[in-house]
Amino acid sequence: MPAHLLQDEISSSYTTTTTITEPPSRILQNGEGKLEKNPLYPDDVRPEMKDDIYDPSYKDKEGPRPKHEYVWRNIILMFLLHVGALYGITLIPTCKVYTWLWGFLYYMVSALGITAGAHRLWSHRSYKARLPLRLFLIIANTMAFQNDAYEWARDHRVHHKFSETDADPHNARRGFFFSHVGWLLVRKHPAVKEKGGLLDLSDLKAEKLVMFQRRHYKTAVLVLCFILPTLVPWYFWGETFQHSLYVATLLRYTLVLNATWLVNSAAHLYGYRPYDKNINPRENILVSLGAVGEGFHNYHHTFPYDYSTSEYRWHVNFTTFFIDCMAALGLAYDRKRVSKEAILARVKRTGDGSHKSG
Ligand code: ST9
Ligand code: ZN
Ligand code: ZN
Repeated sequence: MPAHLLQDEISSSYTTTTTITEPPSRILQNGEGKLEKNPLYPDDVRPEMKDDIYDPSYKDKEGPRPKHEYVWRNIILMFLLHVGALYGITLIPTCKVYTWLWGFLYYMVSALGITAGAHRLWSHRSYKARLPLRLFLIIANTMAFQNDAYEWARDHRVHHKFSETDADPHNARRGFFFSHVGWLLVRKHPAVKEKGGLLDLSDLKAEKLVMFQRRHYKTAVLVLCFILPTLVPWYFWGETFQHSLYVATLLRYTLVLNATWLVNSAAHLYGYRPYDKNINPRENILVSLGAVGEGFHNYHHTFPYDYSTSEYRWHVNFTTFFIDCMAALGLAYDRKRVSKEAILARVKRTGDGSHKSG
């Protein structure tokens, strides 16, 4: 399709249905095998945000990687947290039903703080949210304690842009353990800071709520991730302090962490690649189940601007259901979707043949 037609289709669909005709990559290989700027890449898809688009021109430097610099404080705390969570599992049968329900509710809300908040809104700007929803999301995000939304989005944009290179904080080429949790236990590779330092984060810096969370993060996490979820069952329905702490707090927090980390580890290793066989991220439905809709990772890395992070909407995707409910209430808007034609064209061009259309 000629460039001007593609542009027209994007502009008109953008104002009416917000369906995006695929802008594949800002950089492409030309006929002589050289990398050059893709003339079809529309600069108006998300004017406020482009730094999550894969940049294949960046390559790892030759030579050995610097040695791991262990961060013992993190290693010890993560170990203790997981021991606490294992003990929490043994307490599940003796918990009050309300405590299970409370733990489950806390899991779901804090998960949304990551998926609908840090990920789809703040990292990718794949939809817009009005203040009440952003307030809910920043609180939910703090309940999840996965670093403040600014830091999360900074690491995540650099993960997309320089995927599976040294500049990717959880580079899956360094193995399952490193991409799962190991990356949080060692100092970052210098390339992460170097390339991450060049990202445009002006949208995040300009958002007062995000900066407010960053300023008060430690205290807020202490209250929302640890103290509140422990005190509520103990105070309101007479749960023992021990059950509250180990099940509703430590086990719940550990489960949300691991469900998230599986997207970085398992969904970069196991599953089909119907949209792009040239990248490692994969479609993994089991990961999607735990990560409330975030396991369709081959699609997501191919089209990071799609608010559903999947070709489908509510299929094993509680987060999309939640955002759609918010849209029905007028709290979410401008949800960006990739058109079916663009998806099918991409499937044909770069898919591994596992797409149901094939
Ligand atoms: C956690 C995060 O678990 C999990 C994120 C997962 C992401 C998943 C994505 C998958 C898709 C979405 C799916 C969602 C599914 C959800 C399902 C829910 C059920 N760019 O970091 P520092 C610079 S957190 C640019 O300390 P070190 C910067 O100047 C768990 N610059 O580096 C920075 O200073 P400042 C709880 C960067 O010293 C300075 O370097 N938290 C970048 O190497 C120092 O940064 C923890 O366990 C960048 N990307 O330390 C804490 N990065 O910030 C873990 C850094 O002031 N973290 N700079 O601007 C740490 O302790 C440390 O970060 C470290 C590295 C030890 C890992
Ligand atoms: Zn993403
Ligand atoms: Zn990924």
